[in-house]
Amino acid sequence: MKIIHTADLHLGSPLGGAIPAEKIPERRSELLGTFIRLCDYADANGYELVLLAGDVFDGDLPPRDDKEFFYSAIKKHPNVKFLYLKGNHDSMTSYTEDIPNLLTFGPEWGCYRFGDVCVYGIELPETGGRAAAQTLSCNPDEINIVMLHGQIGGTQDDIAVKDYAGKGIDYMALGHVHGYSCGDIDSRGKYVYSGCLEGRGFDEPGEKGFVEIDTDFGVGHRFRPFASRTVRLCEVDISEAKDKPDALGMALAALENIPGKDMVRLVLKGEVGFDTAGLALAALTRLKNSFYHISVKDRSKTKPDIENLSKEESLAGEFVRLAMESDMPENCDRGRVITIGLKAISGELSEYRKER
Ligand SMILES: [Mn+2]
Repeated sequence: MKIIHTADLHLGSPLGGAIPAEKIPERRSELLGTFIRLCDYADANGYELVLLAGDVFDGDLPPRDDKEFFYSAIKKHPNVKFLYLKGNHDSMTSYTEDIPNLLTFGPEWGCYRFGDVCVYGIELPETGGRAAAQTLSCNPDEINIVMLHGQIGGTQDDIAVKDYAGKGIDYMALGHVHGYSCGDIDSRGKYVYSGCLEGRGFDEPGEKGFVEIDTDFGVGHRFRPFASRTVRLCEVDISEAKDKPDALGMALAALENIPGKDMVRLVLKGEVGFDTAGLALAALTRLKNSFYHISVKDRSKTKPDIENLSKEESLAGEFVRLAMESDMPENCDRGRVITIGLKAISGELSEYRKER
């Protein structure tokens, strides 16, 4: 049996602040459009189930149009069964209509059986959700899929993966974390976050899509990128640049292979020996028509001026003078010693080490 696992669609998301205001209506309709594409894909490719592991809607009371859109998409695909788990963003969502191919869960464990595949699910409370694991009981002779929405962790409010070990679970379909990731429950099962279908803002970068599961092949799964646009964070180290035009050239070259339909944030970093005033704006001006949306942040720093520092009456000045005059072994890079010392004095050493 072929199954799709998706979550965190956040239909009806206002997208405020994520992209320029004039692009919001279009982007909101793209979120809906991608869900329809997913339904069509499932139908056309023989996927019998679509697992919706929470946060289908962005708010407890989603706009009526978005709600109607969602339910009409389900009704238009009667060959596919949609298993719907509410998330923390749509916990109040109610629907008045019975849709035969929309199967839901509640605050107690529910189970739907499709041949030898059993899909379990429970809508976890805001607090104390960890206790739910104790009441789950699966038959280890069946193929067992468990749907949950929440954060993996160790507190009483989290989903503790070890609580589910040894229960005969083959696949845990999770929602809540907006990027794809997976890990082992035990020697038998995997837990998987599908991530969201579309990245909305720069806090949701990277490939987005859904997960395909095939229970006929050892319950194997594969992440399939499916978003209409990708949010990309591009950090460019301009430390080696001689001047502003050189830095600009490096930034433009780094973005060369990014598709124009994507949303891009360019972050300039590193240490330079020239004033970068106006560099971010120059980059933005050059790139603004190259992508669906581009934002530029200049987080580069000015390289310390050793010559001037060595004349300063300060701890840094004293250190530089000492480092310049000291005998150092031949294989020792004096410039590097000075850089590391100055980082230590300014309290930036651990950050510097992380970056190298
Ligand atoms: Mn979510």
